[in-house]
Amino acid sequence: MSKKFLLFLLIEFSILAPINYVWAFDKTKDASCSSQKLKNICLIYNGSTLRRKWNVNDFIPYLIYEDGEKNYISLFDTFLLIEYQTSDGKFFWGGNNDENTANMKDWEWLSNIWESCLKHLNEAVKKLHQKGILKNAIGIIITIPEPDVKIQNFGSIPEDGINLNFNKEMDRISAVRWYVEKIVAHFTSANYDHLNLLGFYWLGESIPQEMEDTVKDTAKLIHQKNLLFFWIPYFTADNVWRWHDLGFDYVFYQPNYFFRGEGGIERLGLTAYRIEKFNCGVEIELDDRVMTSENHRVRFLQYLQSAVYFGWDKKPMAWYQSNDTIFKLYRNDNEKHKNLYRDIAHFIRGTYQTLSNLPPIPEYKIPPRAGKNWAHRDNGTKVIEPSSGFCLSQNPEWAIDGDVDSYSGTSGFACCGIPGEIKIKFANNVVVSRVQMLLFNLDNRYYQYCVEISEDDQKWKTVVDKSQGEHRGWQIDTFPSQSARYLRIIPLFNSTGQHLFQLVELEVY
Ligand SMILES: [Ca+2]
Repeated sequence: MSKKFLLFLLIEFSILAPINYVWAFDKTKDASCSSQKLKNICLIYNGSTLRRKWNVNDFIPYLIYEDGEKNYISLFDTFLLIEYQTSDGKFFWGGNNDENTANMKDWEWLSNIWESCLKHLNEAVKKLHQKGILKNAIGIIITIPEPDVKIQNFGSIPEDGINLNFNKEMDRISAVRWYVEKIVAHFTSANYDHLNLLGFYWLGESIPQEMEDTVKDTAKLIHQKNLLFFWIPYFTADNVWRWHDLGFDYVFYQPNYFFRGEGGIERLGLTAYRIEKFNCGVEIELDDRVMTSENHRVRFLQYLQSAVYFGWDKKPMAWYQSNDTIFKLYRNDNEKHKNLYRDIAHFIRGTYQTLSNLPPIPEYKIPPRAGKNWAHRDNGTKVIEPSSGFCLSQNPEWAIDGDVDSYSGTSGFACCGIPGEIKIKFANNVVVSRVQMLLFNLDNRYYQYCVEISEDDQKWKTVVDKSQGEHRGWQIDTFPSQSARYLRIIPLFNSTGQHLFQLVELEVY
């Protein structure tokens, strides 16, 4: 067991200390321990008319797998109840305008929508408890809508009659507090014998700067109630690396590879690298296309393969299944689809055998660094604002800060237009012979560019010519040693069609 993994466990235990949980290290262990497990969380979409109306028996195949000979495997130990829209198309996260963003009336609807689902799940668990097939209570996580800063006329909380304006942090947290307290009160009065409210889930899958305080205050509110705070950011989301500072207890990172094969198979290696760096868990993703598209079926199996290979399954995991794909696999007459349900069961138990005909998952590695990196800002190097083109970076120094991990689709990289340039000035004349850089790599894009050096900012010499070909992620180029005071990158092409060049880190040796 690596030191990093031990550290992860220690952190998790310290967070979980107030509540009596058991970490499911030993996956061969059945569900017979008396305390709550938190290992496999299934997302259950519930609410709008688009969703399944979950009844008691629908939940049985999520709780228990039966192999046809009365041998049982306990499946999901925790359910995250989630909804992001109303039946009339208003969004609880990511609305574009006042009209399609949820208001108080919608939040109230959402706060009540979980009840029938919880009742049926509680009954399903009770049935299995009575039969002695399942022994544990089931954990529940409830979604908190994002109080969208665009909404100035949210409506008023029933008890106080004052209209809330989500431009104000105070009003955002008031709405969240009302919602959380209503859910907690419901759990107290409903007295679900077989369910434990574990905590709340933050629906916004990326956390912009203006929402940070609200998220932190929500975390405090939840922790005061001795509950846990969960988040499942998308692959290019902002602030994933800061999840602990934001107050979350558990984060599951979305690879987003299943849906369109985004990033190629390399995406899974990069996911593995990032979840280790960010010290978080992963989300497994599947939808109904596992039954209609071979590419999707293979990609889902590659998630399981990656989980076994990289050890994602040693930590708690979240399972996205669109509406009810796992139920459809269970009910399917087609052996191929039914086998996927069996695979999920064996995966959860820890007895899944990865298919031998899948290609190996390429690992993502940071290239070795040797010698003094002259480009690093700590060595006195400065980024010069471009003389031509335009620079859109929030912070151009992100390219020379030595950080090759903390970046998203919108932050953590320097950026210039095409045409344009990113230019640095070393503290003194230095002798350089190698440039290595990390081009933005959170999608499939490739770039073409050249690197030039100069002693006087007047006469420039090209040392790297990548004006042809497809250049993605890390680039390492060497050339005969020579003196330079300035170095510039001239971007020529971005395969996404954006006239932008995004540079996560530049190293010069
Ligand atoms: Ca950087």
